[in-house]
Amino acid sequence: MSDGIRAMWMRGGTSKGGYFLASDLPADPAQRDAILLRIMGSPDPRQIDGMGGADPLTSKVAVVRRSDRAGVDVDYLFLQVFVDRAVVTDAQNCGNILAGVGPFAIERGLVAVQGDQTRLRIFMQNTGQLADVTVQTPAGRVTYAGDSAIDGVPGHAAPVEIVFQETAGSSCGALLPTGRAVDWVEGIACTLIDDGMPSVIMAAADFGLVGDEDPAELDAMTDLKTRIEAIRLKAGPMMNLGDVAAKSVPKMVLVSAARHGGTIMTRSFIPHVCHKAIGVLGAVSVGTACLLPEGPAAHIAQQGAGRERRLSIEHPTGEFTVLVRLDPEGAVLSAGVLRTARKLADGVVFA
Ligand code: NQM
Repeated sequence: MSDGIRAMWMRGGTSKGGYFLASDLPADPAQRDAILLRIMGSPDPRQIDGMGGADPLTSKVAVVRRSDRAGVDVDYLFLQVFVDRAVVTDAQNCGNILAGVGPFAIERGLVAVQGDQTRLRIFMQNTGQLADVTVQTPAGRVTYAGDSAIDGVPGHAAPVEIVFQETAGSSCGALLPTGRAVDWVEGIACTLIDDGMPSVIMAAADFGLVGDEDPAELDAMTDLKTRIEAIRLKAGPMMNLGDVAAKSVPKMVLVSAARHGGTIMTRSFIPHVCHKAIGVLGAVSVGTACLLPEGPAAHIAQQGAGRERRLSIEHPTGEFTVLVRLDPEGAVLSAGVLRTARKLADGVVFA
C-alpha cells in the first residue's frame, strides 16, 4: 500500500468524500476499514493526519463496482468513517455521496456515455435498494458545470437527478418498525421511521426549543445531546437495529412548523453532530413522516393533496425538495431529489 491507492475526491450533494473502485481496496472488510481510517486521519477530532474534514459530512467513502445484477449498472457501498472514533460503519446509506457515484462510474469506464444525458441504475449495497440516476454527459463526457443550485452548497453545477425506488424499511425491515406512528421513549413522543434512513422524529418544542436554532448552538447544548442520545440508544433496538452505540443510525430529527412556506422545519443530529443541512434519505424519511396519520411531524406539517406531492423540508441552510409518488393507500412508491456533484481531485491517497 506504500505506493498509494487510486481514489477520486468528490463533493456529492452537501457531503464530500473519497470514491474508490472496489478492486482498488482490500476485499477483507477489516483490512479495508483500517486503511480507510488511516486515509481519513481517524480517530482524531481534527483528522489532521488525513483527508477527512473533521466533520461526519466530509469523512465519507463510496466503494463502487460494476454490478452483476440484471438491469443494474453499478453497486455502491457507502462507508461512514467516524471522525473521533476508530469506527467505519456500513449501517447506513448516503444519498448525498450517491450523487457522485454516477459521474465516478462513468469517469472510471464502468458505464458508457449514452448521449447528452446518461442514465444509470445503482444498487445501494448497504440496504439492498435501487436508485435511478441521470448524469449530464454532453460531448461524450461527464460535465460538472451547470445551472443547478442546491441549498448548503455555494454556486451552481450540473444537475444529478436521483429517483429512489421503494426505500421503506431499508434497514429496519418496515417503514414503521414498531408498527406504530408514535412511540413514547424517555417521556418524548417519537415517530420511529425508516424510508431509506432510520430516523427518530421528535417535536423540538418537547425539548423546550423553538426549532430553528443554529446548529452550533444546538451542538453546544450538552444536556440536550445527552437526552437525545439516551432516546437513540433505546430507539435503536426498537427499530430492529440492535445496539446502536457504535452505529451512525438512527438519525435524530427535531421538527417544528415550517418558517419559509415549506412543509416542515428540521434540525437533524447525524447522530451526534447537528447537520448543517439534512441528509437526502433523511429528508425522504422526514417527508414520509409528515404524511402519516399522526405523530410529531404529521401534526405540524403543511402538505398538499394528490398522488404526487412536493415536500419542502426546511433545514439550517435552506430547504430540500422531495417529490414523492404515492400509491392509492398513501404509501410512498418513489422519491425524487435533485443533487449536484463536483470532482475535486483524482489521484492516489496514502494509508
Ligand atoms: O440521508 C448525512 C448526508 C448524510 C446522509 C447523515 C445522507 C442521507 O448529508 O441520504 O445523505 O445523515 O449522516 O450526506
